[in-house]
Amino acid sequence: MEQAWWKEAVVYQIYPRSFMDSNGDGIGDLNGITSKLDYLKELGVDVLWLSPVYQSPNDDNGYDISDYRAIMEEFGTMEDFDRMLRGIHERGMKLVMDLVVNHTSDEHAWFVESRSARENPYRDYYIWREGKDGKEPNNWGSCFSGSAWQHDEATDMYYLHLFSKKQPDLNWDNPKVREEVFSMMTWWCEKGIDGFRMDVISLISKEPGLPDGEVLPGESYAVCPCANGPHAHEYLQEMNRKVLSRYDLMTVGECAGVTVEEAKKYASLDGKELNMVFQFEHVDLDGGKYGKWTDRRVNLREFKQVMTSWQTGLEGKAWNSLFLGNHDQPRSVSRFGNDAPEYREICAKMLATCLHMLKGTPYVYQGEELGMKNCPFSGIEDYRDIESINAFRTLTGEGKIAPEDMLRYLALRSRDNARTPMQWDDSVNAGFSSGTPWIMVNPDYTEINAARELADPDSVFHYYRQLIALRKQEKIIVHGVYELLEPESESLYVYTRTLGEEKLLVICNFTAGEEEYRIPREFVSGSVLTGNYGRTTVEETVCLKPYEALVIHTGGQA
Ligand code: TEU
Ligand code: CA
Repeated sequence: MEQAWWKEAVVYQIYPRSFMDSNGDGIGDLNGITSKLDYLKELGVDVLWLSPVYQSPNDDNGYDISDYRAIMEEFGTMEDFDRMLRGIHERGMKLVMDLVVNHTSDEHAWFVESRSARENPYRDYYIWREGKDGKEPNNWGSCFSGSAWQHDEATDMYYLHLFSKKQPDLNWDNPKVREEVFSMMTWWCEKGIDGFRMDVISLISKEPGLPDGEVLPGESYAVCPCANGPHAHEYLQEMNRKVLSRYDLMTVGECAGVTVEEAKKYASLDGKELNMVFQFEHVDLDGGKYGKWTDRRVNLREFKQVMTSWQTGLEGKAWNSLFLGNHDQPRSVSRFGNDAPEYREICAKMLATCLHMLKGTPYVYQGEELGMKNCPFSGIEDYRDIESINAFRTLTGEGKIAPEDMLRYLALRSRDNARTPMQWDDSVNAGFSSGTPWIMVNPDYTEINAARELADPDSVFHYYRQLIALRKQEKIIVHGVYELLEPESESLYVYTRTLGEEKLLVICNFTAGEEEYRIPREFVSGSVLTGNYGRTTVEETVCLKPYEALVIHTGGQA
């Protein structure tokens, strides 16, 4: 059991555009974040991860960076950043920055040079190819609809963009690109930041020759076969030698397409690459023919299987990140639970318990600690997200999905569900902004808001606070070994954690019905560590209430 601060930590993700607007322009900003640091301190989180705050034309809300060493004007200045960082450190918290280096903005100086001429010294910073028979160089599709290739008039060649056409992919096989990225990272480390969340870092090494991929039935383009490419680990080890190992950092790789076997390399405990990865298997379970655009629900047995394969697969070898939501996912209580008024709070607490008692570093996405839910968007004009808007146009335009169905899928799945403003209080615009917010505020803010929850000891907020505090007291929550019980149950997620003589039993009822469960004998004499119904005694058979979560501790001294 190797200790490390990033294993013990709880991370809170901030989406700066939607967190707190300090100057009334309708856009969240750095001074807004600084003004809410005491709130975050009270919640008890250790690390703040900020989605990108760098200069950007905002085609993809900051994930398209035009200058890595400047702050986005809408978010403030470098002085504001320095003040925020000091404020975070003064409160004993740490700051993790988003590192988006699979691609830049097409407005980045490197790309402006690169596209200007075939002989430009920056040409090879990006991935340029000749067309094939007057068409794209291969059949890869962009994650944001359409081809992954954009024809460029100036030189009559195509450049690769796995995301929007304003996000050209960097050519990591060029050593100069790697040196540029490493020196930029060093610059931020010297400023005193505490880590990086690395955007789609699993995609940086493209298959040599850029071969066609498999086109799934019903699709027009292939899913790019770019994940975990041939040099991905080599490049990350180089980054580790040249930058990461020289500082005391927390690093998490966002690894689309990662498998347990690959994760053991990315996040190996020998510290040669990253500390941990985000995997996506559990949030891809409710996908369908058109990817995320369906109304399918996650099946609990499959969910348990996936979580278990990561828990047991990485045990003793690598480290998990634990999340149910982020800025790319719908609200977790709506998606994995039940956001009906009578269940929303109890269910948000159950999901939190289920996640935070697993082995790995838990991530709380802004508003999750309030049990914020999906937003009742009505028409396509309510959406701001490029992925949602492009998918709507393409899938309805090609007649694959009827507009009314697509709107229903968007309401369930759009990334914008997680991007509506943080709900601070019941004043106008939820206290987020005195101006007109860049995206609609969820109208439920009069009921669901931080001020109200801070004042209510039974709130979702205080439940999270208590869960986070428990992690500081009980080593077993950080280090205990996981084991799944009742794999076949369609309603209960039951697992144990074991550390020496100590054991935890975690029981979560994922249904709105009552469920009987016979407590395994060794836990019958145990004590309740926490739960969302205030239960204090352990019986041989418990009748679990709707969405009940119960954690029982036995052995050692609790
Ligand atoms: O997301 C990468 C990613 O894997 C996407 O496919 C993601 O799953 C997508 O949003 C599906 O809905 C990262 C960022 O988190 C995302 O916000 C960016 O748009 C993307 O990279 C490009 O930088
Ligand atoms: Ca602002």
